[in-house]
Amino acid sequence: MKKIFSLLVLAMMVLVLAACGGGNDDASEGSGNEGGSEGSGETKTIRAGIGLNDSHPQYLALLEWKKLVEERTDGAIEVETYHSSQLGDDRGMTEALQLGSQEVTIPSTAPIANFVPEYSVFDFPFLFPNEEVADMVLDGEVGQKFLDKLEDQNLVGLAYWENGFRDVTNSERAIETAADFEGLKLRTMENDLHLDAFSALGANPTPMAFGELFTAMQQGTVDGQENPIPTIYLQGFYEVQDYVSTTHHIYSPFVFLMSKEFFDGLTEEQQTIVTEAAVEAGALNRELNREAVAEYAEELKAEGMNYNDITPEARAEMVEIVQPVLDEYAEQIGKETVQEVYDAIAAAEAELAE
Ligand code: TK8
Repeated sequence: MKKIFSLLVLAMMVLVLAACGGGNDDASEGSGNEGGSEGSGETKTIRAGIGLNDSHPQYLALLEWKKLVEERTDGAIEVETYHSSQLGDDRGMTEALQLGSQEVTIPSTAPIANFVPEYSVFDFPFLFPNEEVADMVLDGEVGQKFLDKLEDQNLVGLAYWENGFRDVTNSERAIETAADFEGLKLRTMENDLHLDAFSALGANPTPMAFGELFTAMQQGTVDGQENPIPTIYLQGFYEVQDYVSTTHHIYSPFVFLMSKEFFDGLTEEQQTIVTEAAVEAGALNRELNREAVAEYAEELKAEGMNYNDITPEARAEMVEIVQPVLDEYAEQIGKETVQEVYDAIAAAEAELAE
């Protein structure tokens, strides 16, 4: 009898322990915030994709971010990096973050305007006078306000990186004045303001994913495109383009985006790590990008491209021609929002002039 009683007690203990064990599993299936290295212990994987190739400062900085995050989380987070549009184009990868099928991408602000229209202000031609002012505004209060606008789109903006000042290349003619844009089949990023601004200048703009651009220029589907010098050189555009004109018409920021669902599933410590690493790697991206411009400009000339600067008078004429487009977008975006950016630029310029 005693033996049967002991067996019953043992069986009861096993059942109680099993029930407790199931409760822990349910807890780990909770909101996901308990996850991470202190939580259930499983490794979290980040799929980070960009459109530029693996020689570009953006990718080199992404590798730095990967190193910092994996080291500082003791491997609780692993980062897989993908370049050259392997995971899709900027718009598609941003949508993948919203859907949770990808965790990180770093697009230009232009395609982000399809998700948060106010971002078009960063693509106002001739908005930022130089990189120093751009850094101060983007890394300051106004820049943070724009990052906060991403949350409603299930996106988290961790930091601003640098694409850079955009210049025009084409296979037809040097762009000396606005009149030279006449009839030029110009690829633009998928952003209505870019389309409207280049139409106002007399070009024939076509929105196109970055991954399709080289072939389009090679086949003559488009005559030209506009991107910063490092991209023009490192993506080999000199192989299919004859002219590069330093219009510097837009300073293009990148935004380091993370899926909000994934970010919210990290521990607070991990959220701090991925954010601080994005800022640190962003500083490297800016440094490498700026160091490269002068050297790559010379390389483009050595590869046989016709290279011309734009005179201040020609730039002033372009500003005047696109101004009505900017006025229209200021109405759409909100005049107060646009003015806040212009005020921050003026304040940064005043501070630098002291
Ligand atoms: C690369 C793009 C590129 C951008 C463009 O994914 O599309 O022309 O300037 O850098 O983000």
